[in-house]
Amino acid sequence: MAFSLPDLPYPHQALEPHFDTRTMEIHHGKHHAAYTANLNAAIKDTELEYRSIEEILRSLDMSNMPLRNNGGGYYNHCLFWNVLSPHGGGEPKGAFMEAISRDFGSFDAFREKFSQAAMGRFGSGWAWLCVHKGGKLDICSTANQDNPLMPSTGCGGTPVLALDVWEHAYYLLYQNRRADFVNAFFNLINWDNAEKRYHENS
Ligand code: MN3
Repeated sequence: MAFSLPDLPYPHQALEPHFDTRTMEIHHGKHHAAYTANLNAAIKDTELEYRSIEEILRSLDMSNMPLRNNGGGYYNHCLFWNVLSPHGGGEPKGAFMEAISRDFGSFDAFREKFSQAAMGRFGSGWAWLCVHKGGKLDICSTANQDNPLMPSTGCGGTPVLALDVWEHAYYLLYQNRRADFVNAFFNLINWDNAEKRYHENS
């Protein structure tokens, strides 16, 4: 079973003016498509063809660079598109908001810490909000296309929120201004989908 590139859950232009149309077209249609094709090439004719992407990543041999880079790239972008929405932004609600306040002090403190993780990643990588079994939330960052499901990345738990800080995610609109891109992300966060992931994985 080959993996397929999922459609975006909204039109390419829907995230304007925060994420521009051209970047979304290239990011989804070229970058994510390439990770998908290269993931399929990496698992072709192996037993991994019959595994879910989560199973592949959790049991990953980290020295298998084609699988690490492209399996990560496939999963990370699938998640990223789903925690964005043209109707996003604002703050989470209910038990999820209570967990954020409990583990970070307040929503503003969470936002500050998450932004620092995104800003502090030197070069390419991702910032994550993860949930551990039992509901504890954690913020971390990984390099390249690594993610918290993979062994020994320094991140753990299951991601509920993801931010791509590769330059390909923002350079056309924001050039070197990663901080502006991180702020724009907060106008797009689909808190309903993040909350769903929090409940499913805690
Ligand atoms: Mn990307």
